[in-house]
Amino acid sequence: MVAVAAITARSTLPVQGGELAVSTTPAQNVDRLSWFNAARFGMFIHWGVYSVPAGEWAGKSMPDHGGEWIMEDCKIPVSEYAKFAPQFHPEQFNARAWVHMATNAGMKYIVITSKHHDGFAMWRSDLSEWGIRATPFERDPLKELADECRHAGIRLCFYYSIMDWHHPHWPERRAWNDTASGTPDMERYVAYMKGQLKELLSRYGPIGILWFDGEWEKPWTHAHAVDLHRYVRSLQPDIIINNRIDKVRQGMGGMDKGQGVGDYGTPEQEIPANGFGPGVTWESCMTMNNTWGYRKDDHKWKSTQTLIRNLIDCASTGGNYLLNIGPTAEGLFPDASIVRLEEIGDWMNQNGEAIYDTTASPFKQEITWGRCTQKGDKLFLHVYNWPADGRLLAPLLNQKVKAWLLRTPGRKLKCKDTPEGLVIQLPASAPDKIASVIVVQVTGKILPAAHERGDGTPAQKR
Ligand code: H79
Repeated sequence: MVAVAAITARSTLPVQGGELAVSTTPAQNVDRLSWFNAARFGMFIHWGVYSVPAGEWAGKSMPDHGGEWIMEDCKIPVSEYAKFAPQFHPEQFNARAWVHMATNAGMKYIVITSKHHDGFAMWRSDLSEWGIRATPFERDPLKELADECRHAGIRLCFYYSIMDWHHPHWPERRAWNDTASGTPDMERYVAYMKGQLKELLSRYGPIGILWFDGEWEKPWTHAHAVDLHRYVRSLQPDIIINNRIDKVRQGMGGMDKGQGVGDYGTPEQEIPANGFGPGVTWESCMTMNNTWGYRKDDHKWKSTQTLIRNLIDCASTGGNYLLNIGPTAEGLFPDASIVRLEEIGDWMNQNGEAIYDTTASPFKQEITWGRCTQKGDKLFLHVYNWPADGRLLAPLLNQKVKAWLLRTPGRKLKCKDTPEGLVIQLPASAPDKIASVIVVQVTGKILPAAHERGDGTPAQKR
């Protein structure tokens, strides 16, 4: 596998015009995606039998990866890897606690690995013994999560890997798959996938998203994608399907090249610098440390500041942030993740209004002090760098505005029109070290300053 660098700052990738995009024009698609676009923030959970080795195999520890990829990275014979199943006994798993941690952080959906590349089913599938059924854990984690999600009013979504290192009929069979024999048969593999997806989409109530992955290997084709897409929608017509169902993804940037059947783009471990304009739906998935599945020696945790600003960066460029947790084989979130979720929750409690249901910043040019999101006639200015002189310059000209700190709506801030733009007079110190939100309510149409319209200083590329 290719090195996946954890990008903690804004990516400097150039935006590739309108060429890389996921078409969402038909009204039906817009309706289907409306909850997702309003949600802006979700929790990814990578949980599977790989949390038993937790990054270490036969004294070997792989640099940076080797969490959920340990079978492939260490070329572990399937017969050996199978021995992790009896050791997977997450008695401390508490679906209510997990869901509570997600909702408390302000997350509106949870995407959990029902089956990762190792083929291990995290539910009691009738179609394979390779899964929870092979463990001493006599419960169904997906059922418990589905019940708690419904109870808490948050959407449950399933990740499902197309590539399967375990199944004898996935045609790119690994040399270390020592339990498979005979010739792989893709038709039988597809029938197996459909059977498993039918279980996932009929046992747990309405599912928000099917989050496919592992689509890049040769046996998977556009024709398979079209057929599977139709099948999935026949089971749950309103379900959202990510673009990785098809063969269109452009690298880790995650957007489509050409026309695919998926609903939205999936940048991985990076945040697009400028988004992709209105009508294009996307979600950046990122780890909290460097690994998706639990890895006991990965201590490279991002700061809460980075995580919150990543979320703001996504919202201000019109996308969602899907932040990962890798629970242990005991069924616990790592302490470092719990602390960060709580701190994100504190910020979201105060400032969620500036994230949910917002659209991208109307400004083309980079704002040096922070980011901007928009909802109707309101702009939310997320100030990362509080100006030392207390004067915040917003690129708006000659507009009738009212401005206030989000947390003190009763106290209006002084505003002044200048040739450079709108100057908002701020209190001496930042109310929030990570991002302080200022609301600017504009009467009439929002008109960015001249250089923003392209008839003054040319907009800077970033
Ligand atoms: O589940 C997590 C990872 O295990 C899985 N996706 C996230 C959500 C994943 N991580 N890294 N990879 C998959 C590496 C895949 C890299 C590549 Fe490619 C496959 C490089 C070339 C083929 C990505 C897909 C870039 C081009 C196609």
